Amino acid sequence: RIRCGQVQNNDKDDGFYMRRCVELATKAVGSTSPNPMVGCVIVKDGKIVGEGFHPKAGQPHAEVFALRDAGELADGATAYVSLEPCNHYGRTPPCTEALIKAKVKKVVVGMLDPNPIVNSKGLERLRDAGIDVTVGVEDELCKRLNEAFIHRIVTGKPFATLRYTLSVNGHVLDQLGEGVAESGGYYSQLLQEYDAIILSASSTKKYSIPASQEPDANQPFRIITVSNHASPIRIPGLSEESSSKVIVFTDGEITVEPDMGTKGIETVNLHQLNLKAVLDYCYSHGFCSVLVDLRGNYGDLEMLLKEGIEQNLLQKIVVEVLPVWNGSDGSNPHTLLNSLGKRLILKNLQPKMSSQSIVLEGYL
Ligand code: AOF
Ligand code: ZN
Repeated sequence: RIRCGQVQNNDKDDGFYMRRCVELATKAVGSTSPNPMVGCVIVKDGKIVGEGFHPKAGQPHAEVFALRDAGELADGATAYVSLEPCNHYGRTPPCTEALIKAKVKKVVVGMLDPNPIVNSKGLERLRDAGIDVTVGVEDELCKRLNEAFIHRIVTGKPFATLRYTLSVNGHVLDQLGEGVAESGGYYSQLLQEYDAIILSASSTKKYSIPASQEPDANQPFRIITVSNHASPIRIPGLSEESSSKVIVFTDGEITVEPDMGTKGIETVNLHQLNLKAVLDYCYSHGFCSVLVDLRGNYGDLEMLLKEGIEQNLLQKIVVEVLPVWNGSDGSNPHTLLNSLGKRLILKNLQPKMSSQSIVLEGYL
């Protein structure tokens, strides 16, 4: 996870300005889907004269905000953009035309836009207009920023991440590490970052619906899976406002018992719970990213998880390891998918350590 405040390098080269673009882009974390997060910086005579980021689908793109901020100073300046400027009329007009009209001299781009409507055509348009174009500056960082958007546009499926907490004796735990659900903690940040979260009904019985504690966080859409359940099920901790962002998937007829003013929660009977149907739902709702959140008693998610691993529907795993050996103190000694014979090796590991826990992120 890339956060504001990480730009430290004082050598003001292309990389420096591109890292600033990424930093600006992350201001809209969790709010841009199905669009990417994009940041733009306008530089003239070694000074930043304009900055912008894309706040939300339907609103202007990063370049438009940065050019507005720079005003006349954009004339003869260099524009840095974390993603190739678009050259199409979507919800908004093409950024290439805005850059040309503002008379920028040079455009430095982080990565090509994987969106087939744009891919390379934005750069071609700029070059045809006589603008000097460089591409591939800090491209790894730019790709990581939009890994979910890229996955969605390339595969037609949302980017799915599996998350759980493990004891040192290898059990999936009910609990989370200390502080991780608080503002700034990794779990709170994941909830802010992901468009949707999939939970097992058996864990929602025990915990209230999780919510990000980041300031002004856009809360994820909550997907609750229920299998073999005696009706009705209860979903505690929902407010009237958040109940509009909840859906329940079941494998049979159930009724949802409203808690504290929640009503009309949508339920979908899939007859057999399956991850593909849930991910298709997410895709059609414009979500780029989905977090499969395992808490100790995740029985309702077991089948989805098996399918996710077998059908390669999961892209990333985030494991939190707690320095505890769980005993019999009400903790649930669930061993993760020991029936599944597949050997998986995580790639591009990113460990994060604190005195309370270790969080390991890796790609499948
Ligand atoms: C940019 N700068 O800040 C963003 C871009 O419907 P629209 O008009 O918002 O277009 C969405 C597409 O534009 C999106 O799928 C992606 O290819 C590109 N997003 N491009 O130059 C931006 N957000
Ligand atoms: Zn654009």
